[in-house]
Amino acid sequence: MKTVKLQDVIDSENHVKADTWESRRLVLKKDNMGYSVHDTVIKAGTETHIWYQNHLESVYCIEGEGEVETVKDGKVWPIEKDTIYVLDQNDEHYLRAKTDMRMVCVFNPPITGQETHDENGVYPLVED
Ligand code: 9YT
Repeated sequence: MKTVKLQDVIDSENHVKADTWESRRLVLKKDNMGYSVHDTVIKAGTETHIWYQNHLESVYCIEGEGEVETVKDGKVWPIEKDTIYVLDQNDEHYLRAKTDMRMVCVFNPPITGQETHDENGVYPLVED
């Protein structure tokens, strides 16, 4: 087994910074777990368009508050501390943060570490 400390990921190559979020990637494809685990901060007052067409993602909010809007039906899902949202349909959505939101994100398949959203809110599927 092993442990990974957030403090060792901060400002490493696995700390990816985008305009509306920063993600500290703790467990990645190279760890061969079949999923990746990220500690992500969504910045207060931002909206992010996301559509993971190649990945399933669960997102557990451990700090802060905001909402998710699913594009297909316009439904708004309030998100606060101790809420997990589960994108089981590769759901296209908008993620809006009222305050800074700290999220524990699990991706299947795992991401490699360097991905950031393309113009459609998608991560590419990285094959071996
Ligand atoms: C909640 C979400 O998907 N935020 C975008 C960043 C993502 N969690 C990542 O790449 O770590």
